[in-house]
Amino acid sequence: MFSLPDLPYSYDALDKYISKDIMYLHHAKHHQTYVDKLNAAVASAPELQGKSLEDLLTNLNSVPDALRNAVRNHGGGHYNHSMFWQWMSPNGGGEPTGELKAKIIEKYGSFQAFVDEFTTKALAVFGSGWVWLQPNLDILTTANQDNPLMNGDKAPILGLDIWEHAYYLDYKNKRDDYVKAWWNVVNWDFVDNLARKNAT
Ligand code: MN3
Repeated sequence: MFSLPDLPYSYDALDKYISKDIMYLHHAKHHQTYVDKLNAAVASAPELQGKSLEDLLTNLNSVPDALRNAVRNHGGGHYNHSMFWQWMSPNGGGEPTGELKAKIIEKYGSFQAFVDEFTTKALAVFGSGWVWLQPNLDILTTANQDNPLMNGDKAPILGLDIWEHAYYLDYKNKRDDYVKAWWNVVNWDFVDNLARKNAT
């Protein structure tokens, strides 16, 4: 059985940029629903039980046809949000340090140019989806709760939820204001660690 991870900070910890109301609804309601529906899907298929979330998402073809969409949407939702909470921190913002920063500058010319490209891709996604930074520093986007693991790519080192439920209460239809604010809470220490871990 999968379970909802605790937030690594309080619901109001990011309040300057993302309100307590959004964080509560997003974690306790939306994420909980993905967990519940993933568990319901897995419970109905003995062959899926005991598999890790990453295993399920990287091998969606081995999930029975009738359950594939449920595992894709709710398993993706569970994975993406479990990471998303860790990609933010009340002590976040600023820039990465060390090797990651050097590699970003090498690839994009400057840290700001990277931020601009990631932001442009976030604003270009039609409807609901996610923006990802990959270990090779490519920026990918996916629709709905899909993620790079489902496409045979490596686990992302950073991701941004651009579903309206992530920002509408605070920013209404202004996705650009939300994305601009979100950079102030990015947990670069965690991203740095993932970049080192996923580099091999
Ligand atoms: Mn979400």
